[in-house]
Amino acid sequence: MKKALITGITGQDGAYLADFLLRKGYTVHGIIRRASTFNTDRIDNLYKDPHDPKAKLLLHYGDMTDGTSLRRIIEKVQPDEVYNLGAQSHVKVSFEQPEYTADVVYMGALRLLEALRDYIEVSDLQVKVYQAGSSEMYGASKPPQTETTPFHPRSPYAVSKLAAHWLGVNYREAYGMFISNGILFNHESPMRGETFVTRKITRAVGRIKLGLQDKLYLGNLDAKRDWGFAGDYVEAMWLMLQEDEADDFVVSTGEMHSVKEFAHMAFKLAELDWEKYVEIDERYFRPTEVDALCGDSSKARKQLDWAPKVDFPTLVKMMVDHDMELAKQEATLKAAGHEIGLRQLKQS
Ligand code: NAP
Ligand code: G4F
Repeated sequence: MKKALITGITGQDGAYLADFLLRKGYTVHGIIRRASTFNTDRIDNLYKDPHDPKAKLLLHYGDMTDGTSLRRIIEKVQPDEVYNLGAQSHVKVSFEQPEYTADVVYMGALRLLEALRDYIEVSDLQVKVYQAGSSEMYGASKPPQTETTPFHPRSPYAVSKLAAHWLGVNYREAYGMFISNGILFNHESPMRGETFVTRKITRAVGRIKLGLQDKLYLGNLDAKRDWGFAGDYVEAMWLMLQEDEADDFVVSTGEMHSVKEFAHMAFKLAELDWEKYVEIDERYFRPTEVDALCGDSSKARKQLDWAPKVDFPTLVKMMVDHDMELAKQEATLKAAGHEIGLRQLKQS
């Protein structure tokens, strides 16, 4: 029975990956941050009381900024596979909190790799590591982007991810560690954080349709992204660690759409005209934008036998359907007198 350790288990990908690995029979250990409110919503459905001998999902308090906690957890868990997903993953926020972003994303990866290097040396056990790299690392490089496209990061987040990527390459070459870098293009789902553009749009569609919101304020509508489904992408992460040798892989659909196209399709599904509701707010523009990302994932398709299963229209519909249901629940609560105005403040 294999043991996996996931940093960032409470995030979108962490939740899909935990579910995927549990179904494969793994015991899954996750690192969670202490918060004053519950932050385990996305994995609550997978969680059993740890006193239950059948519990296969176990959580540990830790933080990417706290190397001691990472070391302690690794020594305790003795994982076969480590998936490093923990990150301040919002590009716009990284311009406002560059130091923190670098601390979590780059220094966090360094702390984790150093703890693993020592653990592997002392235990003489093999540990396979997945490092969550990003298509943001390509930044200004024109599409289609492949594993050999030059990197040109355009935000503190992307620079930090690129540094973590190169750490993975360096530790592989210097110490023979098994570290595979996934270069994942945007992937979304009904569990996507509500401040990323796709989910911000689908949440607004549901709320506008039910009269809970009047307008949707967005930034650059012309940016183009290669959007896939998170459930498909976690399979690629796992496949990378089933290889005999570590390597770097682009994971993408190979199809590109603009933010405008996403909005148009999402509003249309709810029989709404997006142009009546979407307004531009300069606050959502970035000091340096990434105009166009579209991945060529031929290598992953050939070597890992991976392919995305969910196409763009299905993804948009999946998210709109989910958020329409959520809006109905909100409307029911509102009708029963519960105040929900604070939700609007969560948009960014
Ligand atoms: P996400 O939803 O933002 O989740 C990030 C996770 O990292 C959350 O569990 C979060 O915990 C945790 N985290 C944040 N700061 C931390 C810290 N200081 N210490 C420990 N954990 C911390 O991101 P995602 O979309 O699942 O993405 C997963 C990973 O893939 C990230 O590294 C992201 O940068 C990368 N990536 C994502 C995409 C994409 O399109 N989704 C594409 C390429 C790469 P809380 O829940 O407590 O906040
Ligand atoms: O949804 P986004 O915030 O995602 P972004 O910046 O592409 O980053 C996501 O994908 C990366 C992979 O390429 C990950 F590494 C990263 O962690 C994250 O998951 O923005 C997408 C596009 C941008 O061009 C942005 O300028 O949408 C544009 N946009 C327009 N209006 C907006 C908004 N983005 C956000 N978040 N909010 C807006 O109102």
